[in-house]
Amino acid sequence: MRHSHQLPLVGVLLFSLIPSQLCTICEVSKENYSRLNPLINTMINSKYAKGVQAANVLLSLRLVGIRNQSIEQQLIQQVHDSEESTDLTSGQLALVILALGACQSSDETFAYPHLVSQLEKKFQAEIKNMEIHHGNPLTNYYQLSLDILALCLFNGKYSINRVTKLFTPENKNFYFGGQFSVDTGAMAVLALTCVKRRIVNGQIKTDEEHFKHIKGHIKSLVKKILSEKKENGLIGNLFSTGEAMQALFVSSNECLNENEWNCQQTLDTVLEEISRGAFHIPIAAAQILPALVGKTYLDVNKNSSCGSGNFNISSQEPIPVVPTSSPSYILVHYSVEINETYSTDVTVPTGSVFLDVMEAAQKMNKTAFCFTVRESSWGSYITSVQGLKANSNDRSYWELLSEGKPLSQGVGSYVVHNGENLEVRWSKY
Ligand code: CBY
Repeated sequence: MRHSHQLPLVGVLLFSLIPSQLCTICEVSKENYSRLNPLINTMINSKYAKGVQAANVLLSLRLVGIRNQSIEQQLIQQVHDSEESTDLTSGQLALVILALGACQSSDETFAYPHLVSQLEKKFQAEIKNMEIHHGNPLTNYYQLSLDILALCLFNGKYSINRVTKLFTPENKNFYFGGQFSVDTGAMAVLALTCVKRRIVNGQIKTDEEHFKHIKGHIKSLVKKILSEKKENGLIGNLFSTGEAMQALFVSSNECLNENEWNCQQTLDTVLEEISRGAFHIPIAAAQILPALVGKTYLDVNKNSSCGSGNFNISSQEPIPVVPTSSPSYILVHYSVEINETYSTDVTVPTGSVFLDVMEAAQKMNKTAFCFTVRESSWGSYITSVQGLKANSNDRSYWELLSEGKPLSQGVGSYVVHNGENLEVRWSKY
């Protein structure tokens, strides 16, 4: 009998030993909102090259509750301009839908049903391409996830059976060169969680088997995301952390304990990077901001969940970074690797970016170093070198490396250093 008295006591003791659980979303406190100003200024002041950037910015501003008439008008115009050009990819269209539909009052029906049916067709085209080209979509799984997310949030048609099959976590499209893509996994978790919630709410029907699979996929993707956590708290790298945080917020029904994820540490590292100006590209700022104030892309059609916008927007232009030292030159080693390696030494002004090096090399030797570039929402993207073109049907691309390691920035933003070994390599992802 004495035992039965002791049991509850032992239970209480054991419970108190379990590390405190994180069920609440960690977010920047209101007093610290000024630390987010560099992000907001970058988003508001940027001159958008493309509608997709505008869509990302509009979505992000609306989610955190910044509703400024003139900014919205300007952005909506840009989003509409891009919508007219029918060559939007599926994920770009999905983003346009998310942005235009975000945080509208709930009695308003979505004003762009034709965009949703266009997206259904573009999603079908992705699947068709996968059937013809060994499981390779027209774009990538990040965009397929955006597609499902937008279709799920705005009542589009999609087959649960298909979604279950497509988003098996072992699918090669979640990996680039054998490395799990945190950005892609996070977007898939958001999409799958939306689908799961609709099943739970009875808004869509499916059998127990599919439901179990969806829950299983979410769980295993979250595990993969958590295993990409770095010592400083970043998940994947700086630019995937915001979306990874969103994925962890929506999936932490079962509460993550501090051993699994120290959210505060992630937040502190990101804030530190903001103050160093790391998010100077509008899309980078737009993708990190919602998570920092506890918002996720699943909040877009719950008007009540969109932020209150307690921000002090100053329309001040970002302060340009003026180099302190007088202009000087640095020497870098540059090579193009296909099967053979073509190398050269290049002298460029201090503060030059990777693209400047490629241009200087091209001037010196057109045959070995000629290249083409296109503008993407993240800046310049190398499409061909020596006439050899990247192609998503065979997963080929031009990879950027420094000292043999892949870079986490594009050619237009990566600032090169004296004595550095830079490389563009013909690769498969
Ligand atoms: N967005 C997309 O469709 C892009 C999805 C994305 C997962 C994206 C990263 C994440 C995001 N948040 O947008 C992505 N990259 C993809 C899918 C790809 C592949 C594109 C081909 C395809 N079929 O769609 C591919 C080829 C594997 C790829 N990214 C290549 C590269 C390298 C580009 C080199 C070049 N040729 O110019 C590069 C520089 C990596 C390298 N070392 O070679 C690269 N990507 C980087 C660094 C990035 C990050 C950009 C960060 C930055 N500050 O510039 C990225 C955010 C992103 C854009 N890629 Co890709 C990932 C990260 O580091 N966290 C949807 C659309 C609607 O906007």
